[in-house]
Amino acid sequence: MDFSLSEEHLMIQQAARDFANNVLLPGVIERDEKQQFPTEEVKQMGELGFLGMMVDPKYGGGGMDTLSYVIAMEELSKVDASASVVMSVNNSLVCWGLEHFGTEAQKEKYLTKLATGEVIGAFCLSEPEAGSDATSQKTTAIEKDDHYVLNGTKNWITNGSSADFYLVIAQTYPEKKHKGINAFIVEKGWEGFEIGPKEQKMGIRGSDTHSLIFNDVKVPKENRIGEDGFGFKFAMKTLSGGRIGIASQALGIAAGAYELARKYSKERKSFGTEICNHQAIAFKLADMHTQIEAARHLVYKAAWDKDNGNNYDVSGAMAKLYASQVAMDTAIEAVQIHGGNGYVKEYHVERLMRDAKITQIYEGTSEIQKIVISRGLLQD
Ligand code: COS
Repeated sequence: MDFSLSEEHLMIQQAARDFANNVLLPGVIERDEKQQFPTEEVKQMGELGFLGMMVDPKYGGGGMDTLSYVIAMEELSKVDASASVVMSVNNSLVCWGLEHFGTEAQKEKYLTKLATGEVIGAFCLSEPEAGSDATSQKTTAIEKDDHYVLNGTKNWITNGSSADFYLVIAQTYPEKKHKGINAFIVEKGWEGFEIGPKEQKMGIRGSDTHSLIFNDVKVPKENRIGEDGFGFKFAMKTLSGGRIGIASQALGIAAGAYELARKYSKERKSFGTEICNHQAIAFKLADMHTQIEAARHLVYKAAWDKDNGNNYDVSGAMAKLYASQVAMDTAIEAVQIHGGNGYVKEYHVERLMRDAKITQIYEGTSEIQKIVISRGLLQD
């Protein structure tokens, strides 16, 4: 067993760290405050290859492994979780889903633009009444001549207004339940496709989250992904990898909060010494660091499973479940170590604390991860 990172992985880590500190950090507080999407920063992420890291170079991607992706995700998330969720959704939900289950024509038309970051994509599964209970899709896609007619509403869609291409899950044969669900590629601007108002969020405020409304949107048949009725499996398989991305985002939030707290504890003085010399603070740092290291091992293991052709439903769910809890706990402790300054925006930790919460919710709540893990364990 070798726990060291390769030269290539170390280079990716450094490149991502430099990008996060030089490009993302300067405007991150302002973007959070104004709920401003990092348009220019995302463009640069595309140019640097962060938006299609694992995609085959023949479609414009970086051809890298999942470990490279989670390493980069961690570095960006230390600084700006709003930018890193754009990266996560584009890489592990949209590009991965299209590359693995799309037709050659779909890859040519859509994946090539998504992998290079020329445009970004969105993944649309959740609905007002179908979040965790993902089989209860109310959005319908009814076959008519050479197309499907799409009707319904999607909720909490990341990249909701900034995406150009949307992977939309919808029910075609309600009587077949989850076996009647399909997945489609829908383009922004198609008649009847309306983008709802932006959500006012607690955290990841730089990312744009919207509801989407489909009113008799005509989707050509060639835009269906996979066989008729494959949509639910498509969503589940894609989300299994997406969860590794969110786990690495959570890991990054935790590591970012810890690094800020460690640094602050060596500068701030109380009772005549730096506060890190008080055991109350030193023990907090010890706990944070131990938990982050454990989370990192789970995230890397899930990425390794994916890269080595193993099943990663359970390891990805465990990584997300644990890393998101560590993100929450670590960010809260980082605020505590900062004391009054922790409550002030310019010290960054209050933002990381708000950003951490969503990692326990999106791409499957912690409770859903426990369903996935326990079912996996009990399978014979
Ligand atoms: N890969 C492939 N297929 C999968 C799968 C996976 N990871 N997980 C489930 N499936 C398949 C099952 O094998 C089953 O297929 P068959 O009927 O052919 O056997 C089908 O999907 C339905 O699965 P199941 O019976 O387990 O469905 P449930 O309604 O019990 O739901 C959970 C399963 C809870 C795991 C699923 O609904 C889920 O993940 N929900 C959360 C969705 C989510 O993450 N929402 C966030 C929005 S995206 S930001």
